[in-house]
Amino acid sequence: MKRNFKFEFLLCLMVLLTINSCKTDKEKGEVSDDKAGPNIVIIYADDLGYGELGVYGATELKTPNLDRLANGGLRFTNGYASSATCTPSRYALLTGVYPWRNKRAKILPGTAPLIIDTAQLTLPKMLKKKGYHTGIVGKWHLGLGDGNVDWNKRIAPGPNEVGFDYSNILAATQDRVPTVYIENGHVVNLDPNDPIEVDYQKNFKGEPTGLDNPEMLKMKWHHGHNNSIVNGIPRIGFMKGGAAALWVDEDMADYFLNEAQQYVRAQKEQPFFLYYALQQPHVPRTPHPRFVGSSGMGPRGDVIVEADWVVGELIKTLETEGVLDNTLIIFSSDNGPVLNDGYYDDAVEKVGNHQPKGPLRGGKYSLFEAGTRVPFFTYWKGTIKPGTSDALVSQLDIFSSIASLVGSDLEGEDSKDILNTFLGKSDMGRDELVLEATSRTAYRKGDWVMIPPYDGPAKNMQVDIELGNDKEYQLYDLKNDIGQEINLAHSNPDKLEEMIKAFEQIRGEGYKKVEQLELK
Ligand code: NG6
Ligand code: CA
Repeated sequence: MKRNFKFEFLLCLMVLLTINSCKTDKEKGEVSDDKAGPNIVIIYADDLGYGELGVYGATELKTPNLDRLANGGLRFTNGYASSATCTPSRYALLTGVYPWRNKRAKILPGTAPLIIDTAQLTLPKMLKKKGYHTGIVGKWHLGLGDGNVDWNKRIAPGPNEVGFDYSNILAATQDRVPTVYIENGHVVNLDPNDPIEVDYQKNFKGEPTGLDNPEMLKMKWHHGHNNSIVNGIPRIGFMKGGAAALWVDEDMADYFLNEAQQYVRAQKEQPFFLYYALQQPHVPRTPHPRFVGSSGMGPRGDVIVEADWVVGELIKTLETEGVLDNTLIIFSSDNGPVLNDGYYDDAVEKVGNHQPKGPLRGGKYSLFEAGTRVPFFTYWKGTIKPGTSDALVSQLDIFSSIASLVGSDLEGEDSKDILNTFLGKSDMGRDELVLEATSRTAYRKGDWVMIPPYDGPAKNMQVDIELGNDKEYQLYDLKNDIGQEINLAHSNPDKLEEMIKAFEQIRGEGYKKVEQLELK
């Protein structure tokens, strides 16, 4: 038989080219398939307390979807947010840096500039380097622009400039203007003939406010929250224009869920990182009509039921898209609970026997445990064995632990690689942690917590929360006194001394210079 040399040559060439192209891809490290980690989804609630889920002991409120997820994963009993308020916690989550290192990491107005340096290493940047597609859907609250934003042009820098390939966010909080969604830096549905203006100092001429026009309100303000009125709800800050772009508060849960689902569907072919930042149960609590009355606790309970539902729906999407087995899910909350955070919404009146903070003392804004100890669990179907862990873990540690998971040697400055703890392969958490609440800091080591003396009120009467301020040092043994009822500072001076020394080694003298304004 006559050999077809031309054909054989071409075949050889093709085989060689194929082998070679595979090789070069790997060598370049562009296709990290041998290292590629799972998809990563962080679901982050806003102001959800330690005792709020069934799996954390709630009996009056039903959270079946979150309970199922937590029961199928690893639930932490000593999991902490990095601060007792939102901005600093979110800063730490994305950077792996303690928020007290950044003076600007405080509750921000809607007009605040971006507080993450665009040159700074972030969790999404680290993941991008490993071939991940990165997206954020939901609450941002880390500032936008450089201090003088024109809301009618592309708004930058923002999430897309600090590592997110895709962003669809609310700028600050649901109670702060601008009350619009921003997708990749552009206000969604903005009509150029109806430009948006935002100001936190003074109102725009002729625009109604919560203070002057109570007749226009469908939700009444209790403290603060008496500036511009949007959808009958008085907000913090003044805003004008953008009528077509204004969000509908009751649709927000569906809107962000839909965006998160679309993101999963669009990115499922490659490793992706989704930061799904829920707006519930932060004020104003505006459940979709489907959920009104669902908890029997008024709007605050209803939006927790709604949040539980959206999480269930997202899990279903991960399942139907065939990626649930290959997705690490981390659920937590940015800070502890508050009932009355500035609106009359029956949160206090209808709470009944529900204990948002569980057995802990304090709440949002507080240096006591309920400020920062929050629901915290990891879930990875088929990989994480269901269970409970008492290890001390912080949201700060998510950065370096995920880096380790995806084979990156990058680290967050204060972030510990405790990947094995998050995956349930080790009981060892971190041994110490600096706690933060409205610019004040305290220190946990082992089972002990030391709160240094701070001026300022013991309690914020408006929100009815003990803040942790005292003229004396406070020392608590959490193992025997989780409710922080017995101050052991006098009876255990040696322990106190040891704690102060260790704390000051990390904090220096800086912790004494607390800005009065932040002392809630
Ligand atoms: C406070 C608001 C509160 C809430 C909080 C931020 C007043 C009186 N209170 O200043 O309602 O918006 O800021 O919450 O305005 S956080 O969860 O985003 O940190
Ligand atoms: Ca919050």
